[in-house]
Amino acid sequence: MNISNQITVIGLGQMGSAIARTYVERGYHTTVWNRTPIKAAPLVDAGATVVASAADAVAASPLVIICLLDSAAVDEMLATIESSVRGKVLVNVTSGSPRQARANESWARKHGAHYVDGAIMADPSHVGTPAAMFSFSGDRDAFEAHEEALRKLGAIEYYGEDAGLAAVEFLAQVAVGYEFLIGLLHTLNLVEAEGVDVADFARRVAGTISGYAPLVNAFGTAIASGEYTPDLGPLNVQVALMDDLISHRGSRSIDTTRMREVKMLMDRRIADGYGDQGFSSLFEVLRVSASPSQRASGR
Ligand code: FVH
Repeated sequence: MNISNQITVIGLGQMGSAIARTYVERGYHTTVWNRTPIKAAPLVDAGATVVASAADAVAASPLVIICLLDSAAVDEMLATIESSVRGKVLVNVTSGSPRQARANESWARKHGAHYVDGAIMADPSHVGTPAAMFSFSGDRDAFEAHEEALRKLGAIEYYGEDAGLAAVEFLAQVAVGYEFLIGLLHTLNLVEAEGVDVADFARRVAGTISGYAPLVNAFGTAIASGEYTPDLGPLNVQVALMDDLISHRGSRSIDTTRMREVKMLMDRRIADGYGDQGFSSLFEVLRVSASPSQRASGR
């Protein structure tokens, strides 16, 4: 595989521009292409080379980083580069699904290219620093061949040959964030409705949040082993508080759906005979049965 300091960046939105700028500043010969050409101007001023088409951009470097809005944009762009991708390494850091990543990997293989999928957890201003986290998966040889260049982007992690794994990690991490944050917003609503200073309460939560880290690890261990200790107390005891939590929210006109769901799951687990186990054991009652068409579509 040809390793050099030549890199192509396709897509010069906020993130793609930050990636291209990082390489220009690190001394890489950086070729760029963007659908709307004017966005290349600041990078050209900084030392990048702009070309007229995505196919020309791919032809310019052994390593091609793709950073577009979404998978539809990637599909559209890939259709224009079929003739120039043979032998190239495509690293696609556009956010997308595991299914899309695997489809891109098949497309690349069919056209003689190597595919690495990527996902970014970072603000564009953090690219090029350890605060920017990049997940990668896919062609291991291609990843390792270009690892040094990819490390210039920030903290990187490789999750394995299955091209979908970087997207799995990204979507799962984002989901954990949303699940936590929507629960926090419900609670801040309740606290405010009770006349408590929301900012003070949020500060107290921020102070205690690191205490959940050992619990997260304990959950992982319990689920992997199937041995559920009474973490947070036995469900038989925890469930006694649920009606208070639900009615408290209801009394202040805060939505109770989520808390009622927690109680319903506890009730189900207890009814199955596991009331002596802890909160982590709710893992066992979370799978809903999907229809064959839902399974086929991945939804
Ligand atoms: N920006 C961020 O904070 C987040 C951080 C986490 C990860 N995301 C993902 O990064 C991908 C790119 O995001 P972005 O911030 O660069 O997005 P935009 O600034 O909106 O730029 C979008 C670029 O995509 C080009 N584009 C859109 N559609 C097409 C198309 N059909 N064909 C070719 N290019 C297309 C667009 O071109 P133009 O509008 O300038 O012509 C921009 O270059 C994204 O997956 C985030 O989820 C960023």
